[in-house]
Amino acid sequence: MNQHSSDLAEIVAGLSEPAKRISPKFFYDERGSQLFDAITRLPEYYLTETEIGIMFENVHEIAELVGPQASLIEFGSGSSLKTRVLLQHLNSLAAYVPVDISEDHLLASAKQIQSEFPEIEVAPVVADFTRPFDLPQPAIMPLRNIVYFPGSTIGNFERDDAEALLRVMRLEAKDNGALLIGVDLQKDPAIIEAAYNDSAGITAKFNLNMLQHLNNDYGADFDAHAFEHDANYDEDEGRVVIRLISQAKHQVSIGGETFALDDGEAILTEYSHKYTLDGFAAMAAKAGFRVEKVWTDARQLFSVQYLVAV
Ligand code: AVJ
Repeated sequence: MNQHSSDLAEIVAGLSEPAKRISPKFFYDERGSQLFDAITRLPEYYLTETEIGIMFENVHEIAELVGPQASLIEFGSGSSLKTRVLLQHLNSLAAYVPVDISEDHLLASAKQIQSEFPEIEVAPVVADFTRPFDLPQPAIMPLRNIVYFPGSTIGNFERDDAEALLRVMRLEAKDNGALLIGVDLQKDPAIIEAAYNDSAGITAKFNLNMLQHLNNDYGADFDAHAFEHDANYDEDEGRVVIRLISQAKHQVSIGGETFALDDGEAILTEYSHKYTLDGFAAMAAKAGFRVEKVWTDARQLFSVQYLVAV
């Protein structure tokens, strides 16, 4: 089964569940990626700016912990400013290995990074990083594998899946390796809710664009105007629940199947989990990591954490 047909099967399966859901990975067509970029620049969306600030402020200490001749393995295609800050400051890297399932996007961004850092061996790997994958053998033998997972992307995973993903990272880091990860923190719910309900309405556009993406690329017939964006912070679960709410009783077709939606019925499009420092450390411990260092901003909004394999 190719990527497109397994994606379609996944979408159909999610819409067939009693509580309809579509994976957040379907946010990111070209328009969705542009809208996400716009989100990262919103005044309410504190995550990106805060994480970049933490990286700039602490990159020398990070480089010291990582040591020389490491292999930096990024889970995700790595086109961000945060990656560039690391590549600039880590000491004589053995290799930079971005890992992503979307081949076109991965190879384009790897090529761009290679041109900016000609002295670093860039070795992209096309793989689904939620499952173990083989690492390339760089020309320079790495002294240590550092898995990099910025952006609080870990927040998209439900807690069991997040723990399973940490286990894969632990496997790829090997026994003397480490994980450098960006983790968004639990805080005043008003701050979190504002970040996912921005006054300019960009997050609503981003959420609704998923339906347009499914129409364009998977032959669905969603009427995006029949849905409204909804995002609430569930304090007990420590996560933002992002949904599209049907504004009328109607039906949609995709992949030869038809789905009935009630007036007010929700489609879950994303969870964004927020952690306490203790909660994240406990989960990481179960996956074989010990938290060595945590950097945060002055308001404790966001954390960048360095965990070592145990
Ligand atoms: C890319 C998963 C970190 O959870 O904040 C932003 C995605 N969704 N606004 C997040 C997102 C709505 C974002 N992550």
